[in-house]
Amino acid sequence: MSVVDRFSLNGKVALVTGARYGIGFGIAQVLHEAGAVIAFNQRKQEDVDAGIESFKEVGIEAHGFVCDVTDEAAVLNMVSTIEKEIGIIDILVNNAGMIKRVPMLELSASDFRQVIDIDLTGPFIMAKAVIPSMIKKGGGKIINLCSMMSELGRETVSAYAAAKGGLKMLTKNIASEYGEYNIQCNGIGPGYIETPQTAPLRAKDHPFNKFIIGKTPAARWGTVEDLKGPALFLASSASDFVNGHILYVDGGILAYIGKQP
Ligand code: NAP
Ligand code: GCO
Repeated sequence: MSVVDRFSLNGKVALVTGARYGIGFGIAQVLHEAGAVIAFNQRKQEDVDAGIESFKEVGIEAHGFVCDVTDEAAVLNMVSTIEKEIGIIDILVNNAGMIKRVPMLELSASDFRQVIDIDLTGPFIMAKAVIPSMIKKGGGKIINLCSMMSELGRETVSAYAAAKGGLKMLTKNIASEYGEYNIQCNGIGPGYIETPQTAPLRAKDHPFNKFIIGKTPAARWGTVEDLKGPALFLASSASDFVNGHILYVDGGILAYIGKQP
C-alpha cells in the first residue's frame, strides 16, 4: 500500500460525538471525504435532526443518534445499535465537550463536576463502549479532543483545564493499556479556534482577541479547516505507530512566550 493510500478510510465506520457543528462537524467532513461512514450523537432529537440536515447540505448522509455521552446505558445502547445497523466502530472521535468560564471561587462544586463529567468521564465511557469490538476486529482509532488547557491554565477555566488535563492522561493510559490490540489512542490539542464555543472571546473589542493574536506565532485564530489534516492522519493507518500522542494544532502557541506588547 502506498503511503498516500494509508490515508484512505474506505470501509471504515467513524463515530464523532457532538458533531452537529464546529470542530466535530469539520472532522466528520474530512473522515467522510476519506471514505468513512459517519455516525454522530447529540443530547436532543431536534439537534440530531438539525445535524443530519447540516451534514446533508455538504453531501454527507450521516447517521444521527440521541445520546448523552455521560449516560453509560445510553452510550452502550447507541454503540450496540451502530454495530448492528452500520458496522463495528473503527474510529471514535471524542469531540463532545463544554466549558464554563467562571472564577474558581465562584464556581460551584456541581458545576465543576458537570464539566468533568462531560469532558472527561464522557470520553472514558465512550472509549469503554467501543474498545471491546475494536479488539475483536483487530484494531481501531480513538481521538480525544484535548486543548491548550491540557498543558496550560488560565483564569476562569479551572474545571475545563482539570478535565482536559485528565483527558491528556486518559489518552496516554488507553494507548498504554490497549496498544497491544492494535488500538491507537491519540489526542488533538487545538489552539484557539473560531467556533461557537469561543465566540464570546472573539466579540468585537474583547481584550482576549488581541491577547490570543499576540500569543500565537501564526498571529491568527485557528479554523476548523486547520484541524482536518491532523484529524485524518490520526484516524488513518498512516499513524499506526503513533500512540498516546497529543498533536497540538495551535499555530505555535505552546512554543511561544508571546509578542512584546
Ligand atoms: P463545543 O461548543 O465545545 O461543543 C461540541 C458539541 O458537544 C456540541 O454539539 C454539544 O451539543 C456537544 N455536547 C456537549 N455536551 C454533550 C453531552 N453530554 N453529550 C453529547 N454531546 C454533548 O464545540 P467546539 O468548540 O467545536 O469544540 C469541540 C471540542 O473541541 C470540545 O471538546 C472542545 O472542548 C474542544 N476544543 C475546542 C477549542 C476551540 O477553540 N473551539 C479548542 C480546543 C479544544 P449541544 O449543542 O447539545 O450543546
Ligand atoms: C478559553 C477557550 C479555550 C479553548 C481551547 C483552547 O476560554 O480559554 O475556550 O479553552 O476552547 O480549549 O485550546
